[in-house]
Amino acid sequence: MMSAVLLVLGSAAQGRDSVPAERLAARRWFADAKFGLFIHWGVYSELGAGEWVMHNRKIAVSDYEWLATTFNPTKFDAQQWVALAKRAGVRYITITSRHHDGFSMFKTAQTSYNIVDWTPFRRDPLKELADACHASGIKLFFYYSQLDWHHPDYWPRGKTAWDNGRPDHGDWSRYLAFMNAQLTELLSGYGAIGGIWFDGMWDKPDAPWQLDTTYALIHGLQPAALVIPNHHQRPRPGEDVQTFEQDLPGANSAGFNTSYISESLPLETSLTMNDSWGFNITDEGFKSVRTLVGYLVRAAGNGGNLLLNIGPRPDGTISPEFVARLDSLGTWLQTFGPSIYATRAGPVAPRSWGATTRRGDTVFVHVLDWPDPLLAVGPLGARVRSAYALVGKSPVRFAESAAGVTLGLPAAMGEPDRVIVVVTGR
Ligand code: JFZ
Repeated sequence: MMSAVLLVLGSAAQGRDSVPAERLAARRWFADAKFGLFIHWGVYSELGAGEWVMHNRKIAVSDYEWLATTFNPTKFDAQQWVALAKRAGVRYITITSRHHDGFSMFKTAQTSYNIVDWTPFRRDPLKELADACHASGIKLFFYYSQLDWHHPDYWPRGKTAWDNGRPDHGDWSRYLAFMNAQLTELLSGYGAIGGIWFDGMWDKPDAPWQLDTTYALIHGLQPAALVIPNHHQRPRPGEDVQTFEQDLPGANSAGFNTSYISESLPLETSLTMNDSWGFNITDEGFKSVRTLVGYLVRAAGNGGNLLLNIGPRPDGTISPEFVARLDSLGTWLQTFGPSIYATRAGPVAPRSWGATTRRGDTVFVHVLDWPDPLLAVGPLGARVRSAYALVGKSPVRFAESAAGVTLGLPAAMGEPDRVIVVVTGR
């Protein structure tokens, strides 16, 4: 009797959020990956004013269509991009397959408004990138905009609409069919894909998006593909990662994120390296390497990944400011990677002085900003066996009390992060 009740309860719980093993494994892979490269690249890159330029300058569909006929990134080299990603130490790339401008950066049978059929370039950069990624063990995710400033069937329009020359009617179900057909192409023609990073449903949050159908389509085509929605809401069924835009998980300094943090899903923070996603020729607000290391560490200390963005130029090259910072992060990770990759949030929540990560019994104390020789951290939840500096392995003095652990820090030498390895145990 008792076991029958348990059986029923067990299967009910499974029915509610049953996630197949390969997707659970993919979520674990994602949580281990910790560092990804975001790439915003499209027709908008030509104008050097960010990916919202069509909207910001109120460009008519017909004028933007002409602009698209000139897109010809002859210097694009997928292998160079992936080599840069490798050097940077990222484990995955998330690239715009179609942004709000509605232009498809891949070969699609659903519209001729795509890079192969509409431009002199005639190549499919996403296919080239997928091949290069597969050859070097980097996972590829596709950013896909649900919002569309070009498609006539994106109707009724959402809050970012302006009068850009489209007819004042359209067929929403045809638009959904179009999206699902494109997603089918992206999940069929590019080998194993990490997943789809959705963005733009915030334009019409209450529209009948039929997300369940779309998510089921994705998971049916590739059972290990993850659905990552940038909708700034609580995760829904069928979604695999909670992503935060320009914010550490739960921080919501950007004002449009949610402060709710999922306890079961992997987390991600997307971040611009300067102040733009798409190529912006006058944006010189590049973050320092120290700041970027701080974001990577604080994301990991929150149990999340950092998805760090670059906006390549319209000719396919990547500006030296991006390259230099990615190379520096890669060099940093060669030493400090063990305190980042495959870790989870540590026992002490992020603090103004830094953050903690953990792998098994090992806790990594990341000291980003602390001027004094002694640092008192809260309880680690276990006794300390030993403590040493990650660099040089020199022992670190420690004292335990009910209030926590006090560490004697190695002298600061101007490095962005002093990492103390604390081995715990009974
Ligand atoms: C979105 C995109 O609009 C943007 O172009 C970029 O791709 C970024 C990663 O994602 O950014 C948003 C999304 C929603 C809001 C603001 C920016 N919002 O609801 O205020």
